[in-house]
Amino acid sequence: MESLKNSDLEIYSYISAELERQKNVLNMIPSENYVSSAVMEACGSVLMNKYAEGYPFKRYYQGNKNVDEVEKTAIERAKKLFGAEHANVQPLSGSPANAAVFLAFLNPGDKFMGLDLACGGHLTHGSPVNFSGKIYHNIPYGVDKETGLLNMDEIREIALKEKPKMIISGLTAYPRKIDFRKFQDIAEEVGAIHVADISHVAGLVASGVYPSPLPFTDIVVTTTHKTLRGPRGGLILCKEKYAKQIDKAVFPGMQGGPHENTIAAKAVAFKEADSEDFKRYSLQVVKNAKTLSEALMNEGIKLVSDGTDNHLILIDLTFYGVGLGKEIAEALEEAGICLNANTIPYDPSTPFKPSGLRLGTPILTTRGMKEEEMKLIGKWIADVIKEHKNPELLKEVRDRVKELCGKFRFY
Ligand code: DSN
Repeated sequence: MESLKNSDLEIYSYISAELERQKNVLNMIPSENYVSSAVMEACGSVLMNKYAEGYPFKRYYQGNKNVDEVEKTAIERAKKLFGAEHANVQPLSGSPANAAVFLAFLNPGDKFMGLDLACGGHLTHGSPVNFSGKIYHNIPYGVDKETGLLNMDEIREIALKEKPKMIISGLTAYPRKIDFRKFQDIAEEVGAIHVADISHVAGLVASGVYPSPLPFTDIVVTTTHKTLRGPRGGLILCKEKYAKQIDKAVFPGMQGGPHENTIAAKAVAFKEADSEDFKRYSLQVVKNAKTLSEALMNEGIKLVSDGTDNHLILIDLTFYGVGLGKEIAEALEEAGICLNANTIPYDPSTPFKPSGLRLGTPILTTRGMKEEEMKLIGKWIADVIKEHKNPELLKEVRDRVKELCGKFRFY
C-alpha cells in the first residue's frame, strides 16, 4: 500500500490498524471470511474504471471487449460450480439481489412468505422496516418454540391458507439444515415461486457439505463473501425459463453499471471454490462448528436447537438474564473474540437488546484452525459469558487469543 501511504496517511493508518485487528482477533462473525490475495487483486484492478451497463456482448458503452470476457467467465464458472441453468453475477450484494427478485415476480402489495428475522431470516425476507415488508405483503413463518427447528407441515398449512405468490427459504441465523426440496414442493402446490436464499451457506452448498437447492429450485440467491469466500457481492442463479425476467430486473430494473472489478473477483472465487482444497475447507468449517458447539454445551451454555449442521451457532443467554447479548458481545470483543449479539427465536427482549449471540467458524477455518483450537475457544467463550464483568479474565483471554492467532496463517 505504498501509494496510499504516500498520498493519504490517515486512511492508510486506519487500514493498517484493521489489518492488525484481523490478524490478532478471533473473528467469528459467521457472515464474514478472509478472501485470498488473488480475489483481492482482482477486486482492486483497473476493471474498477469501466462502465459496462448491459450484459456480455450487449453493452451500452464501447470498450468492453475485456470486460465481456471477464463477466462471461464469471457466469460460466458460477453455473458450473452450483449446477445452475442460468447465472446473473451483477447484483451488488445480497439485498439488491433479493430486491431484483421481488421486482421480477411481484407487484407492490403482493403476498409472499419469508422466515421471520427473529427466527433466523433476513431483513429482505419481509421485515417491516425493509423494502420487502413495506412494499410487499409479508406472511412470516417461524421456527418451533421448543426445538428451534422449521416445521414444514406448519409452513405448508400457512402456504395453503394464504396462497402467496412467492416463498423464500433461507437463513442468516438458523444453525440447521433446510429442506429446500420440501419448500419447492410446497411452492409448486400453491403456485408460488420458490426463492432459496443461500447467502450464508453458499460455500458449503458448492462443496456438497450442506443440502443444495439446485437444480430443482426456481430461483437461488446468494452473497459471494460469506462461506463462499469471495468478494462482497451478490449472485442470482435460476432455471433458464426465468433468465430473462431476472436479467431485466437486475439491469435496468434495479441497478446501473455493474462493478466489473468485483465480478472478476467473483470469478476468481468461483474457481477457487471448484476444488478439492475448498471441499476440505468446507468440511472442516462444519467439523469446527460442531466441535465448538459441543465445547460450549459441555460448559453448560445453551444453544438454540442444541447444536449445528452448518457453520454457525446461536447461543441462548436467557439463563444468565434477558437482553444480555450486546453486553456480552462487547465483553468478548474486549477479550479478543469478535461475534455479534443476535435475537433468539421468541426473544423475550428487543432486537436492540437481544438475548443471544451468533458466531461461526469460516474465518478460523480459513486461518487453519481445527478441532483442538475449537475446544480451547469454546472454553474461553463460556468463561467470558459466565464472568463477563471480570476485567482480569477478559485480559487473560485476550492474551491467550493473541498468542493463538500468532500461530496461524494470515496474509
Ligand atoms: N449482514 C448479514 C449477516 O450478518 O448475516 C446478512 O445480510
